[in-house]
Amino acid sequence: MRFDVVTIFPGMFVPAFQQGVIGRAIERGRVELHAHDLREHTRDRHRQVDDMPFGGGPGMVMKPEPVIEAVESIRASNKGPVIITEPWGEPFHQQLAAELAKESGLIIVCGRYEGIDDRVRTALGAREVSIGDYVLSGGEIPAMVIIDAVARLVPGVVGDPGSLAQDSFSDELTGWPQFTRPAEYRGMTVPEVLLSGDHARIKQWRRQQAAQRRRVSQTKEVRQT
Ligand code: JAH
Repeated sequence: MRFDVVTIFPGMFVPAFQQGVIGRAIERGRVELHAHDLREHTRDRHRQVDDMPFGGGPGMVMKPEPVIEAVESIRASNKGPVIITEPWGEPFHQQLAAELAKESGLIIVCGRYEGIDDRVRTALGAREVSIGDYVLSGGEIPAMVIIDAVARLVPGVVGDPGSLAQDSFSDELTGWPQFTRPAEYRGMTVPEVLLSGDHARIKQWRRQQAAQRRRVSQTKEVRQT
């Protein structure tokens, strides 16, 4: 699967994907990642990618021409959907990752400043995606999150397909407390059931623990003041 990213900071993507499972998948050619410098698609002397917002207001807006021309230059080699990472986009989740992993590629545009001229979204038919309700300084880290979550679903990227939280994510088959050796550390012991060798009991215990953990975590929510 091929990922093309349009960004003013292509260098951010280099170290991020030199490591780990995705780094190895890139080395082995199962995943291709191309980070394109938006400024290469400017024509003015100052290589300007932003300008003042029509209607006034604080900050700057990303100019449409460099982004649209960058994506057009990528199009020949990547036929996948265009995604813009924005705080107000549709929520990113495992199901969307699985859907996107079926594509031959993805083109991700990373926003900066107060936003991107909205004609980019219309002209490119882009899908706006959010990884959570908070404001970052740009769309690069969300783009990395999306690439990581999608790339690991590409066949052959994750060695043991049993580790893929795909079908197991929404039901309670995942997220139980894990332990490894030593069986006792600073007086803290491993639950006896895990040492019992009774696989039926272990399975039942894990299921119950995962459900309880999920309930506890998910009832911690922001209170409106
Ligand atoms: C911030 C452009 N969903 C997280 C997210 C995504 C994008 C941005 N912030 C948060 C962002 C500034 C400029 C995009």
